Amino acid sequence: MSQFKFSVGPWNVHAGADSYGPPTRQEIDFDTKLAKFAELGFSAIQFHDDDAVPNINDYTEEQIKEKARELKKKLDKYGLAAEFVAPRLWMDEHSIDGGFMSTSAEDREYAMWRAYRSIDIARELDCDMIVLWLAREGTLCAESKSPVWATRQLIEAINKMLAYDPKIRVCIEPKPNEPIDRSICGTMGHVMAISAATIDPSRVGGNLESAHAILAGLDPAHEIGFALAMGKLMTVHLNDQNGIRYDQDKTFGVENLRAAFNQVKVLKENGYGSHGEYVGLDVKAMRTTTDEDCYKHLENSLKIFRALEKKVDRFDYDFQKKCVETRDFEALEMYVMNLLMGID
Ligand code: 3MF
Ligand code: MG
Repeated sequence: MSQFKFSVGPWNVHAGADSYGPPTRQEIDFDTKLAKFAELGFSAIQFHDDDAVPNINDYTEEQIKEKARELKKKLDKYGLAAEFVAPRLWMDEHSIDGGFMSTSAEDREYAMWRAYRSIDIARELDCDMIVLWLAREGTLCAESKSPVWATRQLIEAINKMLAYDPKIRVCIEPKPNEPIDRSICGTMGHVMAISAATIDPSRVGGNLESAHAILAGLDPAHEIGFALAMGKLMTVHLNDQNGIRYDQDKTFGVENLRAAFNQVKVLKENGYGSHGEYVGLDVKAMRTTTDEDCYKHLENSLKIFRALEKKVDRFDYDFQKKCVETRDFEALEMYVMNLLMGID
């Protein structure tokens, strides 16, 4: 039995469209996804603001809260919690050149409107976390925006969110690029620096996504460890990624099993989850996957995570200690390989 609770977002089951081609599978309605997520063993759902309240621009603030209350009843029916709400700033015509650091003052105001509405929705869903994946916060043309100004805009936007609700926590999901060329907050180190510069660092932390760390040329387990050391790992987006290329959101562990093992290991060793944190997945089915198999990547990620938990349980810390004392890292490395390959 896993010691962890798992979470997932409705976007993790999608119809297979990519930048180069149309959908390959049927759309699945939201209620069907919720029922299936509960059946697969997930405890919480991650939301974009407009997953929670579709067509959010068409409603008043009161109507948005009312819609969120209806959603809460639905979640209760399935015994699911809401883990976070994330303003989906990258889809709207007001965020073509970014949200909080858009060059248009009107568009920056719109971004704050979405951030405040996300907080309102979170409150109704009984959750206290806003995730900021800063998709378009950066530059497409390096000279179009000052990185100094843009960084300060981000800090100011977060300060406004912290002031709007004294309980809300802001969790940045760093990513170095895509869809932007150069992002402003690309790694966990950036997140920690931004956190320290806000009016309440205790309420600003990070969401480490394995693929995003790899895109930055970093090791996901070390990024997780860094945020844990700062007491600021609020959630994780586990998945996998084949090197520095387009964002793949592969099933957890399929590309680099040892790196996946080390992510599970660092989470387990440091009691991640003991303050209610979830192990979140952010995985995508392949375009070739059939309708029947459209949840397989989630099932497989859970299976691989749980299998790796068992490997962590079997990890021989005495042997590790001995290897460290004698600096026999060759032996330690082979021990890890044997553990992962199932060779005793
Ligand atoms: C993009 C992502 C996003 C975010 C999600 C929640 C589509 O690389 O990882 O997933 O995780 O929008 O903020
Ligand atoms: Mg993600």
